[in-house]
Amino acid sequence: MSAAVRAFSSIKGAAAHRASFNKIASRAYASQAKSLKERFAELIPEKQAEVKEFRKAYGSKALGEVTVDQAYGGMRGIKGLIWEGSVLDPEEGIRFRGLTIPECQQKLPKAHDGGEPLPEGLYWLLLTGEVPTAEQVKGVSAEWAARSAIPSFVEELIDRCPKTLHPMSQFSLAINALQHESHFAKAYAEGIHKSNYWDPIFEDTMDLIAKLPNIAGRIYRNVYKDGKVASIDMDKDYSHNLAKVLGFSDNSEFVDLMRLYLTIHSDHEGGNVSAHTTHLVGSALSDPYLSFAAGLNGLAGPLHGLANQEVLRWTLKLKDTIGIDASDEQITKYLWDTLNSGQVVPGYGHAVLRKTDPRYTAQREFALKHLPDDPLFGLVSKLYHIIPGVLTEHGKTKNPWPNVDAHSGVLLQYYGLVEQDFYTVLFGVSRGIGVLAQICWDRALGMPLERPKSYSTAYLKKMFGAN
Ligand code: CMX
Repeated sequence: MSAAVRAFSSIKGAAAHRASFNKIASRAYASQAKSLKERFAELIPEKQAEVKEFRKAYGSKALGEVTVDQAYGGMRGIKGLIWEGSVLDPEEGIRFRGLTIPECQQKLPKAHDGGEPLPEGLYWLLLTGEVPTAEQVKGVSAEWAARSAIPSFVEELIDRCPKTLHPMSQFSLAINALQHESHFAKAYAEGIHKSNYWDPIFEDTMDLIAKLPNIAGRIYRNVYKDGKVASIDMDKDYSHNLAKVLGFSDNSEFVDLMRLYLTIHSDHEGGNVSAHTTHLVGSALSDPYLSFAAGLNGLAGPLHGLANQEVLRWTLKLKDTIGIDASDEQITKYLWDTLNSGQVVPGYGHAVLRKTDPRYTAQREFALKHLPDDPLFGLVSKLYHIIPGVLTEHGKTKNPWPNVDAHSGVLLQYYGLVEQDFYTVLFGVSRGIGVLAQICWDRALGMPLERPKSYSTAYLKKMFGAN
């Protein structure tokens, strides 16, 4: 029995009535020296008791009604999911465990050589609701580095992919293959008791996050470079190592960009395609590898994560067509040409947000600090001042403001990572941090198989007496 399981068992009965930990992002607690697994194990019985008590008192309350339009309209606004790590406000944007992005930038531990938060700290925050100490974050960095190696058959699998296979397909393929390593799948086959699911799930998520840089790096180096992948540095943080396997760790600004990038792309509550898919597939007790690979296939869609590749491509095409110094009038005409040809303006609009995405703002601030004179950043800034007006006049989109994908490409290309097809892989590395934290809670809280009700049009027409 592991130390964490013992800790879990010994405190199981005692913690039923402690305060909610959901708003305790900065609370002090008497466990500074605990590992992430030990702290998570301690919190499970508290949270189980909290949810049980809440459901007993409020379980029959309605969250809203569902209209026919919502059923046909991609379920926009239907409240039917639980997601512990983050909540998205349409006006304000995302909060991770109650903290805004600027608050995360301020409160989460940073590397000694950087100004941006370490995503290891964000994982701790998403999983526990608590801001970790620098020492605890260092522990996570070391653990992820120690778990980072990928089996040789997965390396060979990636190496055998044709360079023409999209990097997201290679990414998903490799993660499906990594399922071979799943502790949860093995434990389930051996008959693990459901109250202990959380333990192998936690192990799987830590392994999987840890291995993502090596997978991403191998894909990048194979497709675009010489196929040689640098080794993970056991003493460095996750973002440094990601930059290293890609071949960019000599540039400390790029390493810091990775810290920001991995932090802000991680989690965006539960209803977006990649998060919801991971959660849904996990509800069938598919292990974290299978669940996350499914989520990545959704992230690879152009209306979701792939938009970040599409944005840079669209922007570069605009530049090549009308020039980097194009006038406002020329840009406006170009925008109307895009819209009139039945295409979306990538990077703008959002299913929930109704203001500029704070993830866009965080990247814009990074650009203002590090690359204020980059001509392409100048063009992206100009577009920010023109696109919302055109989309408003166009009159279709409910949100004319930029989302996260409108800014990431210009930063990556500035540092030499110019291969747009690869951008969604980076998004995927980050997304793992958010959705895998939730998978841990899904299994710890015994979330059941997800199975909403569907109807046919014929059935609905009959239901309402329509002709
Ligand atoms: N350009 C042109 N038209 C747009 C638009 C845009 N950027 N955003 C929305 N619209 C259109 C929609 O296509 C829809 O048109 P139809 O009625 O003809 O189908 C109409 O406006 C209403 O859409 P909406 O309710 O405002 O937005 P949705 O919730 O349906 O879709 C999103 C949201 C993100 C898919 C959409 O805004 C879009 O396609 N944006 C461009 C792609 C993009 O940037 N995606 C990344 C989102 C962030 C992420 O997940 O990574």
